[in-house]
Amino acid sequence: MSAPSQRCQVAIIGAGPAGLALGQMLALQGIDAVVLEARSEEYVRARVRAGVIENTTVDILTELGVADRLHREALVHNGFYLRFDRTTHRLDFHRFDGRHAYVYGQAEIVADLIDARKAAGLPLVFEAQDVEVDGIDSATSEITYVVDGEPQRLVADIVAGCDGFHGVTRSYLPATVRTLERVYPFAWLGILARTTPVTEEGMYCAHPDGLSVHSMRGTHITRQYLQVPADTDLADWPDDRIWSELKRRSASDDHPELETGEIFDRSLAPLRSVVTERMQTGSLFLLGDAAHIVPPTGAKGLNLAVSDACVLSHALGLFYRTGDRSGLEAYTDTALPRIWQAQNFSWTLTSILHRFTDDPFDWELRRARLQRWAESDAEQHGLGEVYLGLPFPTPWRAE
Ligand code: RFL
Ligand code: PHB
Repeated sequence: MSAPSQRCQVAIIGAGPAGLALGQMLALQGIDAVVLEARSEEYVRARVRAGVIENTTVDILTELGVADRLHREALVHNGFYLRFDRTTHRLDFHRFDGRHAYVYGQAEIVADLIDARKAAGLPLVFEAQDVEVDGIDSATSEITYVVDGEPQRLVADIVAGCDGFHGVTRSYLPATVRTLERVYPFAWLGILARTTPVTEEGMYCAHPDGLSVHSMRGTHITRQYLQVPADTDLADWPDDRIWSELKRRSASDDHPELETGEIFDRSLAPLRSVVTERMQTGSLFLLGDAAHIVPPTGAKGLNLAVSDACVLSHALGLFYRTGDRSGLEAYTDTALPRIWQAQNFSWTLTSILHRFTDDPFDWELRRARLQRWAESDAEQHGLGEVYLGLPFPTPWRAE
């Protein structure tokens, strides 16, 4: 017997920020989509990742009707703190154009989008295994997958690859499409702890021995990161070692010492910068981490996933309303300039804040730049424009 078959306009592979945001944008434009997610709902809702969201992204989530809880619960920040040479500097970006950064966990954004999708009765399939796509160069594509051991089949006009860096859809790009990449020799060891943040907004500490980041999730939980070598084994980092390194790198003459407490989540994230030079082929379009990765320094990844969703949603709105394919054809060229701005920003912050070598010359060069960031309004204005969010390339809705 053949697998049960379903038809939709857009098949969305992956229920992370890119896939769920796209699903919501399409629903509000009357375009029907099915979202297929490999993991369980519990896993997706609990996955700890991003936390700092651009004003630009919050504006979009608000327009999409999924930001009520965000506006009640998010911390609203004006910028971040920078600490080096035991001295703390406040970089206030809000003063330039009245915008903010929001601290609200990625898992919360994902939960809000899932709740909206479920409330509207829209299809979202968890634990969809062995997703395969066929026919992206013909009029319709066929997506096969397995749920509870049962084979399933979905036929769609368009496939949105929103399945992250380790997903399957990237593999359907022709071999001739180049992937531009930079791999860094270090990773971030991230923790969640029950402690009070040392500063009221997030802080990057540039220490000659390496970066530490002191962020938060609300007023009693901290999210902190340490630069560690790329081949680090978490087993070598018991709590005491993590706290003593976080304290050492963040030591200052102007604030109390970092508070320590229970660590209830820890993970390692390798750092890399990746961009596929073409984010589409036939009827397959890649979004978010499936198409590009930024190192977490500067907090751009989730925001890029949402801006890609805007570009594709706009193009699909135009296509389904008028038959005009121009937005779809221009998808990569429309999305890429903003992606490269974010790459440049993340790379700059990564280069200045991390230790790459033990050459004192390198440290002095980085320190000179840190001093400019701390002292110059012009430098802060430039940083703030990107940190709070460059304009999205298109609106999400095609008018
Ligand atoms: P995701 O979130 O990886 O979602 C992909 C989804 O696809 C599913 N999937 C599949 N589904 C079906 N079939 C398959 N074959 C599949 N393979 C995978 C996965 O289970 C998953 O549900 O990608 P998306 O949607 O593109 O979103 C990207 C963001 O998650 C990512 O860019 C951010 O987390 C990056 N990031 C940050 N971004 C910010 O904007 N602000 C931050 O503060 C910030 N902090 C961070 C970060 C990333 C970090 N790590 C872990 C690298 C901090 C860290 C430590
Ligand atoms: C976070 O709060 O998780 C966070 C903060 C700053 C970054 C990345 C992530 O650069």
